[in-house]
Amino acid sequence: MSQTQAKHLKDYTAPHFTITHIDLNFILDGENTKVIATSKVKRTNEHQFDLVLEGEQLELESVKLNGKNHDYRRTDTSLTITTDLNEFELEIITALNPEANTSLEGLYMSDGAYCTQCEAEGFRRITYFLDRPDVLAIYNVRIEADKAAFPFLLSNGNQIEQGEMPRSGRHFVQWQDPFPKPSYLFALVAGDFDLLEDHFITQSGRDVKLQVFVDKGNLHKASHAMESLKKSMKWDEQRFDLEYDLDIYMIVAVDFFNMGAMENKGLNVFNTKYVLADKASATDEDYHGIESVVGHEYFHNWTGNRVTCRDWFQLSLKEGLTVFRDQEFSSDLGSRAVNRIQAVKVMKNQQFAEDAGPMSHPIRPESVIEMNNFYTVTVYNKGAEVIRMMHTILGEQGFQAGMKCYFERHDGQAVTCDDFVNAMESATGKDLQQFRRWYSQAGTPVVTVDESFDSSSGQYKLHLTQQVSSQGVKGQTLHIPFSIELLDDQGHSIVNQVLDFTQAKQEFVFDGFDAKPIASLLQDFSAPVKLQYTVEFDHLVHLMRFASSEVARWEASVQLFSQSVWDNVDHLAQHQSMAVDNRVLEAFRGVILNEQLDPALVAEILNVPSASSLIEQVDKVDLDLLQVAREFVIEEIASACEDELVARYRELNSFDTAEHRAFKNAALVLLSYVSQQHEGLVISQFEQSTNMTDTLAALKAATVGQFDCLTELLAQFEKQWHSTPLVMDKWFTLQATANNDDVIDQIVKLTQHSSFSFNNPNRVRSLIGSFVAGNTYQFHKKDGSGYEYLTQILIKLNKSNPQVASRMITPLIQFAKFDDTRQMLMKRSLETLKSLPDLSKDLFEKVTKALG
Ligand code: B3K
Ligand code: ZN
Repeated sequence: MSQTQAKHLKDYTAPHFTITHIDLNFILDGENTKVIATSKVKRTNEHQFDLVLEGEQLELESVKLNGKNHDYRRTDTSLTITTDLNEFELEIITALNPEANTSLEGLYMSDGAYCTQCEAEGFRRITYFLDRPDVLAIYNVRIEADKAAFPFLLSNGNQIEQGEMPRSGRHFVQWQDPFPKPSYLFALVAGDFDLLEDHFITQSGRDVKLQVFVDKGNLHKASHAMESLKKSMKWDEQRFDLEYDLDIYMIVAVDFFNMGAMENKGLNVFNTKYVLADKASATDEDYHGIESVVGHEYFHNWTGNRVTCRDWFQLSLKEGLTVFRDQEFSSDLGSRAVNRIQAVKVMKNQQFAEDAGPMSHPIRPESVIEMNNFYTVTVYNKGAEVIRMMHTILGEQGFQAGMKCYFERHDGQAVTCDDFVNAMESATGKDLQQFRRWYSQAGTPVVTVDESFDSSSGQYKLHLTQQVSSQGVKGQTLHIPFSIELLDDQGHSIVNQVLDFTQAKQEFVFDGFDAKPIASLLQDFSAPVKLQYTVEFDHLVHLMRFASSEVARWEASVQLFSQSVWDNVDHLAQHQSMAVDNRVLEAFRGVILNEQLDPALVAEILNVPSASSLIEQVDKVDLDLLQVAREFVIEEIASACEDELVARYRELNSFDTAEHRAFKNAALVLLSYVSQQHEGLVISQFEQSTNMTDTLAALKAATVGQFDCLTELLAQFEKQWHSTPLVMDKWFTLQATANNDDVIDQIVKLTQHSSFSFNNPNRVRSLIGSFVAGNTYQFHKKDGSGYEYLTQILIKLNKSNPQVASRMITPLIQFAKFDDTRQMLMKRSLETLKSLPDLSKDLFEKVTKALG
């Protein structure tokens, strides 16, 4: 069972050997691919330890030490070499079959091209190596392949040589990366592509060649990614004073990819979803996603590559920080409020759920079975919130001073989260001792709020209490930056500041009020905590109108909507009739009519909370009542505001910006709840649309309204787009998220569609992943059919692609809030998985944690 044993942060030891240089020679030849790896190995201490290299699923041909065959011991996962030498050259020849690699880790084929994915521990599927991030080596890579089929042979760094191999039709290219790097940043790509080229002059005047490689025929869809790359390079110079370091930066888009993209030094490999776009085929959201992922991978060049992680427990060192940087990039380039709202939604809807479930872990996990399971919303997004809190506490100037100190100290090193916080402290003199607890404590802290007002003295008091616990274990008191605004009854802002909330119970006193102020608390989600605070409708309506922060206005609308839903759930439970308070309807009408508001913000407000985000607000849920109550509240709002929605829809239809489209389409979807009457609007939007955002919104509205035209529109869409896989993904998602009782039959049928393939993660996620995570009512249907279907799929993916399987299991392990029947059915599915004879480490870790 060594495969499924956990590794612990507390057991970290520095490596006994290091590898300073590696020459890799790839003879790419389909199922008979060979890798000759020649490493310079050095002992790092005086002990006579054996050299233990990691390796998995490799065919080993030979091992030579200083040019001579050498004895070794092998297990399924390691190669051990005994020697008393302190320094030597090691040559290892392995044979690989990339064509049979469906896990998409290590070296594999994507639609006829070779490509690699090494993070976290994929390099060990290429050769035996010290596959850990604290071993930094200089890579020299030679790639050899058939020239006609693989005209481009790419690896990290700079190309130093190329040539033909006489008579064989083969050619080779030699690459050298001058920056020492851990093995997870190694990359190789070989294939035939269309190439978009450009260049960027850095702030110090160096000319960097930029290349984006895409599948043949897609060149016209590469320019947005290229523009995003140039913007990222400029922004990182301007905001962080960080300049690119190599002479070339390459992005390759591949169709088969487990995640979004990978920051390999100088050679990013991207999922096509985050590269390809044109107006006809990509939505505004796709455009935004591309800009942010291109930025994210580029920003890793400093935060991740130049300074990397000592061990994988420190993953948030690079991921939390880089997510923070990409969020800031998007916010500086677009709407800060809307970007913040999107980040807050990820936290509340996904991260809070993870932290309340069996996979709860601190942003710096302490024990791990399968590292790929820890590329989580906690490590990434809560990690980014922790960085953001430091930014709030230190201010932009202090934070940038800390970043400077971090790079001065650690450039070229593999370091820890503590090293990062130390740099922030040293540069600013601020004590972050208590703040550090955010790194080691799991769970979402709950902050309880009590207010009091003394009208004779005009004194307002805020009493805050924090409770921190995770899976029943009580945590230590945290340093919480708590941002508040106090408004008077006219909507004037009287106080706007960040409180340092550092004690278990703390009181904050404000003087000089004529009447009790109206508080906007935890503005802009200044800390990743849950608020326990009873607010009245009038208070929320006031905040929705007057809060200075647009995020706070949105937040008030979310609370107003949610409160109405929960009130109606109570009514239903008591067999009373449902109703929506007039003040709620008026507040929404006010937003729709307010021409001063950013249309993108209005869209966020009109895209009312999903069922799954409502579930996150409570400890126990009756899903059946929730569904009825939520639909009722939406219908009430939509019909009360019908005239205004139609009027604004018509007016907005003449603008051609993403913000206006967002508002217009949110209005259209709301109208589809009112009656069949608006089917005409939907059809004409579909027919006249010149962009994918509007087309898809029309289909979404037709789906939500269950309009008769839906079948015909879906057929037209399929006819037009059947040979564009990324667009077909949208078509799959639409159908898989429809709240129809026969949706599973429909999905099963769609798995037979010629555009679908179980081997392509994008297809699997768009059809099955979106059902599981986005069709709450049908996935959680009381007969257990959703759970059974997911289980069958997981059994299949467990073999072919455990990483994708493990990501999709999430809703099945988060069962605690559901009723006994559903919980029992969910656990039954987990038991089935647990009993599989060949259960992957990935699923094993989650299933066993969930079953306790
Ligand atoms: N670092 C990669 C993610 C690797 C995931 C490995 N299972 C992409 C990113 O965060 O930028
Ligand atoms: Zn990242």
